[in-house]
Amino acid sequence: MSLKGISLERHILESQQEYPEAKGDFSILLSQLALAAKIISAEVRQAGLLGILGHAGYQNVHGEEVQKLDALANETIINVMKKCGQLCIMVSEEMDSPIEIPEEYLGKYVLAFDPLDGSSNIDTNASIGTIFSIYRKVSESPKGNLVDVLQKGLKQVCAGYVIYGSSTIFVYTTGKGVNGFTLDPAVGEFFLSHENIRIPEEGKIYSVNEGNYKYWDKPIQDYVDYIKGTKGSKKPYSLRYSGTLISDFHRILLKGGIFMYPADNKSPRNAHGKLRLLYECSPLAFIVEQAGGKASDGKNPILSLQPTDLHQRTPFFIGSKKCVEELEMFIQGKAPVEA
Ligand code: P6P
Repeated sequence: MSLKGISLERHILESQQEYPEAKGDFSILLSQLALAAKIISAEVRQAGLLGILGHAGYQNVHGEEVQKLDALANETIINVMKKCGQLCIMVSEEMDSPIEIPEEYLGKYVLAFDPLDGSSNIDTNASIGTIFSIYRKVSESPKGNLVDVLQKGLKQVCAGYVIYGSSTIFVYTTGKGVNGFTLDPAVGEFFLSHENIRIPEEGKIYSVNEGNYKYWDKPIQDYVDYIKGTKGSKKPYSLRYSGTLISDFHRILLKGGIFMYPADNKSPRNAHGKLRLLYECSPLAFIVEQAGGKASDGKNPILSLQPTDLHQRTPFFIGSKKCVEELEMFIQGKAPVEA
């Protein structure tokens, strides 16, 4: 029996009907993002045959080696979105400064994105992903500016990701729950496959790069020791870590547990962690809260953080509500007695 019922396009249009005042601008924006995802998916799936694996030969704003597929995904999104007529400005993980929109195509939304998350995994055929976050324009000028970009995560009107794994899945929320759509490459369309995703209230999976253990603050070390059962009587969690945020988060979203990228003193750059607030942590925080979970920097909700820089980082703890709350108790010095 075919499960191909509701397409992403139809889901977007049906959601639009819930807003009588909507003119379809947002629907056009989201549909164009889905088109970009299909193009990137096709490129990713045959990268080894197109000579687009390996390094592009330069570093990005974060001092990271840019992979050829990173650059291709970035160019794809910019080319598709720049003239969709719905944006006033764009911010990409790959670009030092915001991307301006030509005068004749200016719209009322802001797009922040990580074109291809998981670069270190591209050449090993592991899952990688695209992350996006959409805000409404707030400044007066027709052209977008930093005021429009540096908004708190709770101001997002939409957030989503695309995971290029064993299948290509487009997951998004507009504040009315979280839904996932699987790409049928033969049809060239995304179809609803994960309706109304809810994260389990608690889980027994933890996802963190334990190779950084010795660089973490002690409360984080104590928490990980506790969930591993090396301290206290807790039944050990299972460790799952791929090195691709989207892949590790998608697993936690569906199965429960906690993903962590803490601050560490491995290098000055990691003093606030490695993951970026605007186009990695805020969109996933919106999604997880819509699915019933929690996302924190260890003390504050991610969605409450006021960005001050395009590429600023934040310690990141996200997953089942009970798991994140337990982690926060360790940071507050209120760990369970047995820990
Ligand atoms: P580490 C990939 O490069 C990335 O930005 C995220 O996708 C991932 O969660 C993290 O870095 C992995 O970092 O230090 O564990 O290799």
